[in-house]
Amino acid sequence: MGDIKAEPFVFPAKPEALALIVIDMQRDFAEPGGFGASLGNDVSRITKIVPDVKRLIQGFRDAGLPVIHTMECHKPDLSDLPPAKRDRGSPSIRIGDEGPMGRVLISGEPGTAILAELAPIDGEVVIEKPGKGAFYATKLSDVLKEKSITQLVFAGVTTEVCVQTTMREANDRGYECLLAEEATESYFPEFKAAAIAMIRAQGAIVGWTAHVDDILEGIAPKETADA
Ligand code: C5J
Repeated sequence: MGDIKAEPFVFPAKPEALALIVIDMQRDFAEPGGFGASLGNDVSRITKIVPDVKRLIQGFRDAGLPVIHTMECHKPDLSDLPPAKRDRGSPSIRIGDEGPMGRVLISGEPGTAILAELAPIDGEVVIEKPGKGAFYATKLSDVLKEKSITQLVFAGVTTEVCVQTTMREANDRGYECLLAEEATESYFPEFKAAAIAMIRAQGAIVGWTAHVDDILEGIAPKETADA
């Protein structure tokens, strides 16, 4: 492992310090009947990236690198759901309401689960987060410090909301951040394009962006020549 081809310039990957964070690949954002659909969004845009997210996760597992998953969700008593969040927008079902996949975005409900194809395996950390950013009101900082992680590759949804918010939180905390372009998506193509552009502008002001193939090539275990 070494440099990963990226924009605006190569990402200097350090094998001992790199982890993948997969943001909110949950049924509630990807399936009809879920929260994303209730807001009027075309959720098929999200399911289209599943194969790319899956091969990125597999590449990290094959390289022996940590994979961390996040889930946007709230406690059943809604004590971590500010009214300002619950009342926002005009969804047909609100967070905490009973929907076709159980209570919307509530911990432990069927719709809150990560898509089966991308499910965490034993030993992988899953962070339940009540906010857009994965550092807010979670143990993510402690988990990363414990594993001596300083570089984060990002995948998941949605690019301009929870992914970008978490990248900005990470950037402010001193992490080097790289967004996997084909493994992230928005309900709005123009927002995804704008988020990618603003992240890597001004010399990677928030972070780098790269294609999944280039990330996989960069993290692949290299054959070492016999002495
Ligand atoms: C949203 C997310 N869009 N995971 N959540 O509310 O981006």
